[in-house]
Amino acid sequence: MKIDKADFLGSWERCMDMPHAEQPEFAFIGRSNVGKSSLINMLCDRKGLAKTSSTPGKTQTLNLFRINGQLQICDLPGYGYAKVSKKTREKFGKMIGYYLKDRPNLHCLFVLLDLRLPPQAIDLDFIADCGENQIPMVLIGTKADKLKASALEENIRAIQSKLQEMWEELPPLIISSSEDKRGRDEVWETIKNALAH
Ligand SMILES: Nc1nc2c(ncn2[C@@H]2O[C@H](COP(=O)(O)OP(=O)(O)OP(=O)(O)O)[C@@H](O)[C@H]2O)c(=O)[nH]1
Ligand SMILES: [Mg+2]
Repeated sequence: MKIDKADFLGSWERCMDMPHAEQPEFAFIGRSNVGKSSLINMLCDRKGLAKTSSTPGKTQTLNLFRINGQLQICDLPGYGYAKVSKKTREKFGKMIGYYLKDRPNLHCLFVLLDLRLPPQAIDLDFIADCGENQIPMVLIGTKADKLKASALEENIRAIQSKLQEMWEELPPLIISSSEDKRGRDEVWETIKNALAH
């Protein structure tokens, strides 16, 4: 996908304050530091479009981007970051919850998983919740560049086998790296397919 235009539309703390959009929206979620903002920049070929940081907890609002005047991307805060206060965690939880429930133009939620880690309970719980609420979902494994091929294979299998415990049909899993751009075509292909339906 060639990105002719990528505009930052703004940041909101509440879904209800976000502008209503005709364009389909695609959101990126996952634990703090998993690489959501980096992935958005990689997909859009723009280094500083979404703000990234090596310290977890960087994205604290719902951030919207319009791509090629055709679709929107939402960068969400991370869930489950232990180092922020309980109150802040709850605030992020609500922000995300309302967004997922009340955003009519949300076409697909990309749930990011850090491929360096074994399957995490918090991710599996979040994925199960989304499944129960019938949110269209595609999984993206991140930071694949950090693993050797054998370790990568092993962890993909571990993730799939955990998912199999709760799903008969597994949601798609795209392997990605914001460093070497792995997975870029697959994510855009998923978006294009969702737009066609
Ligand atoms: N090696 C490698 N590092 C990555 C990759 N993606 C992200 N990172 C690094 O991981 C850290 C976190 O990246 P972010 O994109 O800010 O993560 P986030 O999920 O948006 O984090 P929050 O906004 O805090 O929830 C940064 O130091 C990135 O450079 C990747 O694919 N490969
Ligand atoms: Mg972020």
